[in-house]
Amino acid sequence: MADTIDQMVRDAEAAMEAARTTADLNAVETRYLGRNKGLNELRRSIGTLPPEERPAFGARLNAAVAALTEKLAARRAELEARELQERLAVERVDVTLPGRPMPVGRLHPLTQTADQIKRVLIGMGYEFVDGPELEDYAYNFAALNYPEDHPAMDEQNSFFVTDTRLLRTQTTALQGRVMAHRRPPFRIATIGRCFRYEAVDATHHHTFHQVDVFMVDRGIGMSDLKGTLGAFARALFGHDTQVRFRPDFFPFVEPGVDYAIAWKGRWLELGGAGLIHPSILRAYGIDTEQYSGFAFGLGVERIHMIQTGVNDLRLYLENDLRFLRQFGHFI
Ligand code: FA5
Repeated sequence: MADTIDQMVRDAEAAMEAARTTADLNAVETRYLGRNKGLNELRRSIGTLPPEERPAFGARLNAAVAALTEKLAARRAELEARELQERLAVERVDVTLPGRPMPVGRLHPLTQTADQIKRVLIGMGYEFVDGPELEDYAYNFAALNYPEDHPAMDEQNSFFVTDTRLLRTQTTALQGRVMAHRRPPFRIATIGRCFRYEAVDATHHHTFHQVDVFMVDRGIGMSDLKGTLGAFARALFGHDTQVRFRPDFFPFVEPGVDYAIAWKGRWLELGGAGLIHPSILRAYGIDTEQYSGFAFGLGVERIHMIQTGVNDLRLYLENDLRFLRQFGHFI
């Protein structure tokens, strides 16, 4: 029996040496020192020995268990140290690696254009005001001198939400909202989304942006309008930009014009303008003997298209990064 103990201790020591990982070592421990296994299994055979041999056998067994337990702990410490070294080598952080690029957004090209327009107009003394995109029929059409069923409204087919409310077709709708509350003199500008129910193509969308500018003061005439629009166009398109005016009709201006800039040998139409119709000023209690004003409006997409050569306005709404990335700097 004593030989069996010695043999088992030798086997266990060999197995501990052979163990390559702490997991291997755990298996060795279970096999030789586990409950009812290995040396502990031998312990149960004590009863089969003659009584006089039992104490000596028990003592040897205990000594063997103690010795093995100690060796096991030493071997475990060795393996754990090695495993830690291996993990540190594998998981080491290489602080010399270049960082991963973080995607950074840019302002949408139309936001960049809107900011440019704002810088120009604020520099000229204009105050920016926002109007609602869901607008009253009264402000979008009636207050701007459109008689019921006037054909001019056909050019601005609308998305009506109720009988009296629609998605605004023009930022000019802000005029009535301002004149209902403000007394002249004032210089107001607004930029925002407009909506028209029309066939979408490279130059027309159901959703687009306009900038509208209007001012009322004493003695305002066409020369003020021409001077202001000229300065505005030169700030946006270059200091030698020429502006052309031609008569046009809008119910809310008299006289009315459209205006174009000379661009690469052609005239490019920009938008509409004119002197604010006296009946509108009167409707809001503004004395037309003393005050007059001008107004002009144009498309924001159009400005960006001319500046950059973009030839399809639908791109602005598509959120295609290949298009958007081409414009402007990181914010
Ligand atoms: C107007 O909307 C007038 N409110 C402009 C105005 C203001 C005249 C103040 C007089 C005084 P018009 O419908 O032409 O006018 O539109 C002006 C500009 O908005 C156009 O030149 C064009 O650049 C842009 N625009 C109009 N409809 C669309 C559309 N469906 N898609 C893209 N841009 C459009």
